[in-house]
Amino acid sequence: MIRKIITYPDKRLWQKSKDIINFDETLHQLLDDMYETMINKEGIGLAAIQIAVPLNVLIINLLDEESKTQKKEDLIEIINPVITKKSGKTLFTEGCLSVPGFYEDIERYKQISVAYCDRNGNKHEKEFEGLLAIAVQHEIDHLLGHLFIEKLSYIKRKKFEKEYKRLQKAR
Ligand code: QAP
Ligand code: CO
Repeated sequence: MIRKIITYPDKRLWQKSKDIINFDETLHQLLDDMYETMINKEGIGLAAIQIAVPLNVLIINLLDEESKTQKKEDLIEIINPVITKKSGKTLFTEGCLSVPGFYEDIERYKQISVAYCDRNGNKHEKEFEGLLAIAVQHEIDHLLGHLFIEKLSYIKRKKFEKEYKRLQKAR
């Protein structure tokens, strides 16, 4: 089922999400709905709070380099993530389904290691780099109640607020 994505300035986006305790059918349904919703909106990453569910669940599905399309076999499901290592810095122009139509350069760690569970509750610890590392950090920020626009300089944030309000009125 496709669910509604909540957008800035919805206050629920500032909520801190809670850990998953039961790796049951309800979680599997949530993950499947998140996937359907993300694909429908042409996103490459989604956190559960973006569909108003405050649980530590995120998904990422980057484009395949060869075909430039999203392949479901590349889908990554991350539950109860904890960043255990971080190194380097990198810049990338980010966007967010909850802040539609706005893109800006954001600094992130270049490489991270993350301890997390899969949909069956099995534990993993993996190193991410490149766009995946950026996407994982962006989505973990959602779980902590943060949006990428908080990382903007004062001037750029002001410009964003003005532009975004103008965009909202035009919708
Ligand atoms: C998070 O972002 C991300 O404004 C996922 O109109 C960000 O899927 C991962 C989107 C940066 C890696 C690098 C945004 C779609 C999708 C929009 C997204 C829009 C339509 C954003
Ligand atoms: Co986002």
